[in-house]
Amino acid sequence: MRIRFFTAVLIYFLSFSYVANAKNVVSSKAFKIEEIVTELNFPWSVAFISNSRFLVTERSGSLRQVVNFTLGQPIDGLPKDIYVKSQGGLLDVVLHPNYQQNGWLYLSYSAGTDERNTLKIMRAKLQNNQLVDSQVIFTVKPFRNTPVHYGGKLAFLEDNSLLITSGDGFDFRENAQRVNNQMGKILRILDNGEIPQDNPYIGETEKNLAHSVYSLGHRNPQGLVYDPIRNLVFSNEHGPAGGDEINIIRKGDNYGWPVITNGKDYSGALITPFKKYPGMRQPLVDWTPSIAPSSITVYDGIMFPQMRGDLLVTSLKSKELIWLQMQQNKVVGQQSLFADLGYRFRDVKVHPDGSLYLLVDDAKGKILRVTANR
Ligand SMILES: [Ca+2]
Repeated sequence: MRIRFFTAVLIYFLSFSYVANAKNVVSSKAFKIEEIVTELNFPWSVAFISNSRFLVTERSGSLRQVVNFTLGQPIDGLPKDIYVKSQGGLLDVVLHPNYQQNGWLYLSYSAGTDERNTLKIMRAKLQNNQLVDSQVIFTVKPFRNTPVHYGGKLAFLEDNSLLITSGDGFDFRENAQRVNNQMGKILRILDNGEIPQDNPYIGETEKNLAHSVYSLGHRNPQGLVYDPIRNLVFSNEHGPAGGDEINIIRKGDNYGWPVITNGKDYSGALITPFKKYPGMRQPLVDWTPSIAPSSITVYDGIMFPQMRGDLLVTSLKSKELIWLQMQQNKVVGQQSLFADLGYRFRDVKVHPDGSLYLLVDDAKGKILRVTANR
C-alpha cells in the first residue's frame, strides 16, 4: 500500500510501520529543493572540498569545480584514454581522508577501446584548475570488450586504505566467483596503489589477481560507503531483472552472484536455481522487482536529525531517493522521497552542513540541493 503524506518529515518518521519491501511515499513538498548547478552532462559523483567548494565528475569525461554554486571550466590534465561509451567514462571522485594536508584526489574511469577496456583508478592534485602529479594507481584485470558493469565506486576505510567496486562486465558473470580475477569484486588497495598485506587472499601466492580482492560474488556494485560509527561498509548493487541488493561488506566474504540471486535474466530465463547457498551471504535488502540502485550513503549530518545513522540510496529506474530507517544494523522502514520529481538519480552525498546533494542523471543533468523546509 502506498500512502502519500503532505505533512512534515517528523510526522511520518513517527508513523512508519515496516512491511518487507513496502515503501511509504513522502512528497517533495516537505523539503526545500533548489537546482544549484545545471547543464551537466551525466554528472556521476561529487566530492566536497569545503563548505563552499566541491568537485563534480561528468561521465562524458570532465571534472569540474563548483565554487559558491558557480560551475567552473573543465579541469585540465585528465587521462587521454578515458573510454566514454554506454555506462563507461569518468566515474567517481573522492578525496583522501587527509586531503587538507596532502591534496590527493582519486578518480575512477573506464579506459581503453571497444575491444579492450577496463576500470582504472588514478590520483592527482589540483592546482590552478589543472591536475598535477597524476598517477594511475590501479588497473582492474582482466580487460574486457563490453562498455557496461564497471562498478567504479570508491570509499576510504578508517586505515586510509581504499575500497573499489568492480562490476562483472555483464558478459563475464562467472568471473565474479573466480578469486583470481578482479571482475565482480570489491577490491582493496593502499592509498598509493600497493596491496595491503592483510587482504584476505594475500596468501594465494600463485594467484596475483586475488591479492587485491576484498569480497567476491558481486554483479554491478554502484554504491559504496564506509560508516565510521558502525564500523561497517555498505554497498548496493544492480541485480538482473530483480535481485537488486544492499549488502554489508565483510572482508573475504562471498555475496553469491551468479550462484544465488532473487533476480532473473532480462529474457526471463532462470540464471540459477539457488536463492541461498552455504558460504554465501544474503543481502541486507533485496529489491525485486528492480529499482536500479546507483549510490548509497549514511546520513551523518545535523540538518535532518530524524535521518541520523540511516541509509540513503538513489535509484535510476524507480526515480526516487530511498530513505532506509535503521535500528543498529537492521533496516526497519523504507520511505520513498522525491519520486514526484521524476528524475533518474545518480548520486547522493551529505554536504558538511547536513543538506543533501542529489545528482540527476541526464544529458542535461543537474545537481539538486535539499534543505529543511522550515
Ligand atoms: Ca548477492
